[in-house]
Amino acid sequence: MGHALSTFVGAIGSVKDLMQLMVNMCDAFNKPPNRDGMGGGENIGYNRDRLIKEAQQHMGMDAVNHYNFIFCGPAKGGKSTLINAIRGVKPNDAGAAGVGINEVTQDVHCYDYPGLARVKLYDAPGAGTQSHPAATYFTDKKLYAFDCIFLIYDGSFLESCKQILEEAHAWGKPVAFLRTKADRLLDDVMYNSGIDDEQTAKQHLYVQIQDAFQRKVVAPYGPHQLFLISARQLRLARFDEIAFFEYIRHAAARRQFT
Ligand SMILES: Nc1nc2c(ncn2[C@@H]2O[C@H](COP(=O)(O)OP(=O)(O)O)[C@@H](O)[C@H]2O)c(=O)[nH]1
Ligand SMILES: [Mg+2]
Repeated sequence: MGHALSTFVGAIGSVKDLMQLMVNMCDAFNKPPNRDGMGGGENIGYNRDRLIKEAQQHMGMDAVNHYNFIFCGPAKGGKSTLINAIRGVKPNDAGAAGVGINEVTQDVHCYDYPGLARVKLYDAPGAGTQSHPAATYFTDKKLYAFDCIFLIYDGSFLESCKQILEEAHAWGKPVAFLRTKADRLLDDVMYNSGIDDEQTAKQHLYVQIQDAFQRKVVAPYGPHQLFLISARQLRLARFDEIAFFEYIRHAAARRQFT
């Protein structure tokens, strides 16, 4: 599997470096998975083949040969911006996911990861809106077919997120939480608390975020990973960006060794 990505943090100078890093460290993704990505949820059972086919027809997804990750959660949470940043494209570049201050993404859309042909990143519309109601979001978006669900956690843990999490548990699907826009959160902490030192402000930020996350998610639903991420400053890896990449690698590796 190679070295930990964190060994290379110091070497990241640009988005291109970051992407190359992912390609180098995650070359395990160039091997086909040993089994399909439907997981071992008891709900799947004899429906497995039908569900795989449905996912394929519904969004052109290959749940057998690709490693598929979906980003979902509240509208304007930063899903599309993060996918663009991970792929090294700017919001206005050709092929970028549409982003904005209004609800932009209306369909589940698949994006390639340059250099890792089997890795697919899916952008989903905001959950719990009029067009994408919370109650049917999990099945509407075929979330059961993904290797891992990245759920945007905006601090409030909305009803729509609870429903996604509960269904994911029922299906035995891994969910990791992403607290996006970390750059802005850090600015807020510095402004609100009057702390000028970035490291100290960062500690305050982590304590505040983890505290709420423990109460809202971990206490009622059990341990889950939460990654603090700035899509705008992804290459600086100031927060949990590298740990997040490690998580992606491990999430996919589960299909190769189990
Ligand atoms: N400061 C900052 N703004 C962000 C970040 N990620 C997203 N945004 C902004 O948040 C808004 C909504 O982002 P978008 O990706 O469209 O959200 P989506 O609806 O979840 O796909 C846009 O104006 C983005 O520029 C981030 O990491 N830092
Ligand atoms: Mg979007």
